Amino acid sequence: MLHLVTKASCLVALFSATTANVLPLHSRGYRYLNTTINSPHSRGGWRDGCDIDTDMDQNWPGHHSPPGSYGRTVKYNLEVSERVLAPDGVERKMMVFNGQYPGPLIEANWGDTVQITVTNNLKNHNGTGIHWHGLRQLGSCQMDGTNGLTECPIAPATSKTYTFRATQYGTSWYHSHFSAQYAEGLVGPIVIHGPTTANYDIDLGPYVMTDWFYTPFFTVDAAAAHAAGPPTGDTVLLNGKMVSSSGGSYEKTVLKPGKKHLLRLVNTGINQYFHVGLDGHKFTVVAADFVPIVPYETDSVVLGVGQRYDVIIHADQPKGNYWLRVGTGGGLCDGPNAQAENIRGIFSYVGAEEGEPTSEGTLPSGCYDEVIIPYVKSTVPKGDIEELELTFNGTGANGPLVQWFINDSQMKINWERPTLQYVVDGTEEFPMSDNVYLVDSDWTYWFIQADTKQPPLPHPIHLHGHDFYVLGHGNGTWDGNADSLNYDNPIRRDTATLPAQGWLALAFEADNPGAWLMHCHIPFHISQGLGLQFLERRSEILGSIGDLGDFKNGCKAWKQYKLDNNIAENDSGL
Ligand SMILES: *[C@@H]1O[C@H](CO)[C@@H](O)[C@H](O)[C@H]1NC(C)=O
Ligand SMILES: *[C@@H]1O[C@H](CO)[C@@H](O)[C@H](O)[C@H]1NC(C)=O
Ligand SMILES: *[C@@H]1O[C@H](CO)[C@@H](O)[C@H](O)[C@H]1NC(C)=O
Ligand SMILES: *[C@@H]1O[C@H](CO)[C@@H](O)[C@H](O)[C@H]1NC(C)=O
Ligand SMILES: *[C@@H]1O[C@H](CO)[C@@H](O)[C@H](O)[C@H]1NC(C)=O
Ligand SMILES: *[C@@H]1O[C@H](CO)[C@@H](O)[C@H](O)[C@H]1NC(C)=O
Ligand SMILES: [Cu+2]
Repeated sequence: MLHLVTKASCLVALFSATTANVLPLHSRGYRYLNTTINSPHSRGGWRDGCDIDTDMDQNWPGHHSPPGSYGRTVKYNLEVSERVLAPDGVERKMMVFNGQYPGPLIEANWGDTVQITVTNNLKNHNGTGIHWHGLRQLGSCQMDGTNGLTECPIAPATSKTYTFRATQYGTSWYHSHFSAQYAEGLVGPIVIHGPTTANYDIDLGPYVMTDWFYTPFFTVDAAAAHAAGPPTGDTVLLNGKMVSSSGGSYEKTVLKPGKKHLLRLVNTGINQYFHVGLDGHKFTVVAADFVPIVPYETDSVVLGVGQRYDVIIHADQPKGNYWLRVGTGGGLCDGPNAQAENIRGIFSYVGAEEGEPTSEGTLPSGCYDEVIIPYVKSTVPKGDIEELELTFNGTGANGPLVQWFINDSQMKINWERPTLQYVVDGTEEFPMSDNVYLVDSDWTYWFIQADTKQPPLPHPIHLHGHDFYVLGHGNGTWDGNADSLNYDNPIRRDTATLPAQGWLALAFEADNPGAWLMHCHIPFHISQGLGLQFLERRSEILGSIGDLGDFKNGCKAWKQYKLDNNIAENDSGL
């Protein structure tokens, strides 16, 4: 164990009764609440010896209890199907979870086991596979929901049950990883209840934000693969709502005067950075992705696709209605959006008069990451860093053909031959286009260098199976001076921005045997190859993940389905 900061262990849970608790799908406020140790005046407390000072990479409630013997098993069912909905008044055929958009909230307490059965009821020849964004999947890589790496797609008319431990806490989301499918509506929020670095009274729950296209996204994505620049988004949905010329409504949130409210912001979008601010109010930012941070106060935060911030809003202003404003990066760095200037939600104080807000406010623009400081300090040991070169090709025989390459290879996985299958077969050779990088050391260090011949677009880089440490980032070409990187409590999170034509230096502890995707979270880009996978501690994978019966059955069903229906995989598959 190379963590240089030693942390006290969470106590072993003294009880071992299993409470298999089936929760209703729209459950809100499911949280362990012992007001002696976690109250509006002591949000840093939690349970069983774990609290805000615990390093969740090392410990979590019930860590030392046998699987299934601690906490609850929280069970959900998600049905994937097509449905016509009109989130902002404009009707569109979507792909959705349980007939709703966004999908139902998945919530659990820190340390619980989560068990979600996903059933594919699509009729359009699409497989599916659901990824639980940011969840570490320690020792459960076959539950990561990444088709072509950790599973075959879930064939129509079949199901898969995902079971994993919530070793982290905070806010996240789940989404399909089958080509560009999530952008058709297959997204939903996740809340893992745990301690917080500042106090609040009321948890308002998730606030999910998605840039939205009226044209089916598979069509938009296919066109973007042959276009000179990013397509224009039609609008942005806030918790699945927005006003348009066809109707719709603003998302409304209620504030209690004098109280502090926790709001969980999530960018579940496609192509846009979001700047978020509430007129007349400050945010106290307490978490970035699944990482609790040293609280700081700001007028607004900016989120790349896949990123989250938990913020506290103090309702200390005159009773009234206020606009929550959402701005985009500004078009030059993230692509245009037809409604960029009009994206709003309403925040109303209890007792305020009915009606739309008249409040005023402004937001910054640009595509970059917030500067954050993790609350639980870590020191990263120094080590050799390797380059991953990101290049681009936009020329084609018949007009533009967009291709992204990592070290000259455009990622394209094979749905019916996932990386885990190679591990089961003991095969050493991977196709070049699987973009496999072997990782066997304790710590591993990478810098992604974008060249200057590509479009000036920043990329939100997301890693599965880990939080990574951001040792540095910058514009232009990195000078290669490893001593100038930051190893002392660097930013830690699961999604970070590679600046346009710049570089991003990352490190993570290779403590989780499995096949883990790292990719740009913009569907247009991963669709055209901007990804790679780390095959981590290959020799330890099969021993650490247990039974693969479901994995094998899933692949059998998909292969048969693909054969019977002549399915073509014509993008990266991710
Ligand atoms: C709440 O926490 C306190 C302090 O740890 C403990 O004494 C008490 O038994 C707990 N209450 C419940 C209901 O678990
Ligand atoms: C998935 O469904 C979309 C929309 O109906 C379609 O465009 C796409 O071709 C389908 N994918 C596959 C692999 O059949
Ligand atoms: C993939 O193939 C489907 C069916 O032929 C087509 O509708 C879609 O446009 C193609 N997508 C891409 C990215 O080429
Ligand atoms: C870019 O694509 C074109 C057309 O497919 C091809 O001729 C050219 O070799 C590609 N360039 C690189 C650097 O791969
Ligand atoms: C990727 O390509 C760069 C540039 O050619 C090279 O220096 C680097 O070693 C390659 N990275 C890996 C992991 O092979
Ligand atoms: C990179 O360039 C952008 C745009 O000019 C600038 O705002 C930013 O501060 C630069 N970042 C760094 C790390 O130098
Ligand atoms: Cu990108």
